[in-house]
Amino acid sequence: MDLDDLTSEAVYDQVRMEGWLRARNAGPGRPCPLGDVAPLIVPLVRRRPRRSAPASPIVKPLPPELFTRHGSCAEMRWESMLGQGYHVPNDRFFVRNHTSTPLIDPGTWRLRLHGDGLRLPREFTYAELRAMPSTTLDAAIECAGNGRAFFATQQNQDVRGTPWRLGGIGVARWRGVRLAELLERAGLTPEAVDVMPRGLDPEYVEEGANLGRVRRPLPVAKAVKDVLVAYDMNDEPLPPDHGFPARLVVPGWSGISSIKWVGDVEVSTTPLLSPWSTRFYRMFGPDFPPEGGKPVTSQVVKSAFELPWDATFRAGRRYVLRGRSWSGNGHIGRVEVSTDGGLTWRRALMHGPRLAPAWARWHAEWSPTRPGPYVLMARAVDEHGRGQPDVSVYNTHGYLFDAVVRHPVTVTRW
Ligand SMILES: Nc1nc2c(c(=O)[nH]1)N[C@H]1C(S)=C(S)[C@@H](COP(=O)(O)O)O[C@H]1N2
Ligand SMILES: [Mo]
Repeated sequence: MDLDDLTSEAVYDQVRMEGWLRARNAGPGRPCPLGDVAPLIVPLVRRRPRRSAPASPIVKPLPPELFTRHGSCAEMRWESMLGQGYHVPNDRFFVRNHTSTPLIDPGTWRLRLHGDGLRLPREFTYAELRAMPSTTLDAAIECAGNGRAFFATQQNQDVRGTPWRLGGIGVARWRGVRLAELLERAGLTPEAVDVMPRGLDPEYVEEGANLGRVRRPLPVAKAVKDVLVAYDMNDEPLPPDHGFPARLVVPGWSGISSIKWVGDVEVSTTPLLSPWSTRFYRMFGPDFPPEGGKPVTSQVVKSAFELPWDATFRAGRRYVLRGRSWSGNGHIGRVEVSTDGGLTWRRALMHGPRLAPAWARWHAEWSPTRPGPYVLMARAVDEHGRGQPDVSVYNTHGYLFDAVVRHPVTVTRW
């Protein structure tokens, strides 16, 4: 691990956490538990654009053939990707909301850049943003808890959080302005170290504690490298649920970094923290140090079939099994498929693009002969040789499930 490379989510978290622990231990008096971040919550939004709260936490229709509902979140059904292209259409892209989708008026919305790391703090209107030189980027956004349900079903372990199967990911074509360009226009100083984008959705309250607006720091190095302030998703203005009028897209980093409904970005010459970097998105549990454990690293390798759970097939027919694999650390190099619960494996054929911050599509033929229950499995290896183990490392929040998923299906007589 190159400890100077702050564009790596793992390195950045490690360095910031060490600073945080040092300051905490050196600080006067009472020890502050890792989760106690109340002193860090500073109200920063002075003027808010007009917005109204819709009745439901999610605005778009959630037909059961496209989504599984989990409270304020909606998981994409993988069978809805069968026959689709490289991108996930907006109507079936997963939604992860801490509270609810705000309806924001783009006429009064402003993106405010502020903080002591800027010489020319300023605001941008929606029209100004759209008039600036734009960039497109094909990238995945994936929740760090994607696959969490399998800690319970495959490993018999209790974890907290939304029980996603594998549908907490989507790839879209994002268009917007590079955050680097906005920071440049606001006079980014060489002393700036961190930036903290913040959403305009309602404040997040957990167990009675108000943690404030959803926000998570990024190092300047990553912010100027490849982060986009996106306003279009798959050639349409961002839908309300995905961050209209603008959101961040942070390639390769866990989904929480891609702040939706961004209203302001603080740029600081001192390290920034938020509950989303100290309390959440860290590995807690018996395998990790009690003071807070290892940070959640960039997304791990996963694979999914474009099939319903418990799909049925007919014996004696020829099928083409289709799926996709992805990694937070580079493009996919190889995919193997098993139709007998992992006893035998064969190579799947990859087709189409396999961009590093997105995914690879693949297919394999299958002609089941005997009726009965079967377990389908797919496992991928990325360009750096990182693959999928049989068992994922347990952590209480159920992050980074990377083990091979056992997908049950049934073969019936013809
Ligand atoms: N403002 C704001 N940004 C947010 C969130 C949120 O609740 N509020 N959820 C985050 C999480 S945890 C994920 S995984 C992604 C999900 O993006 P999507 O809903 O467009 O799929 O948005 C991130 N950005
Ligand atoms: Mo997430």
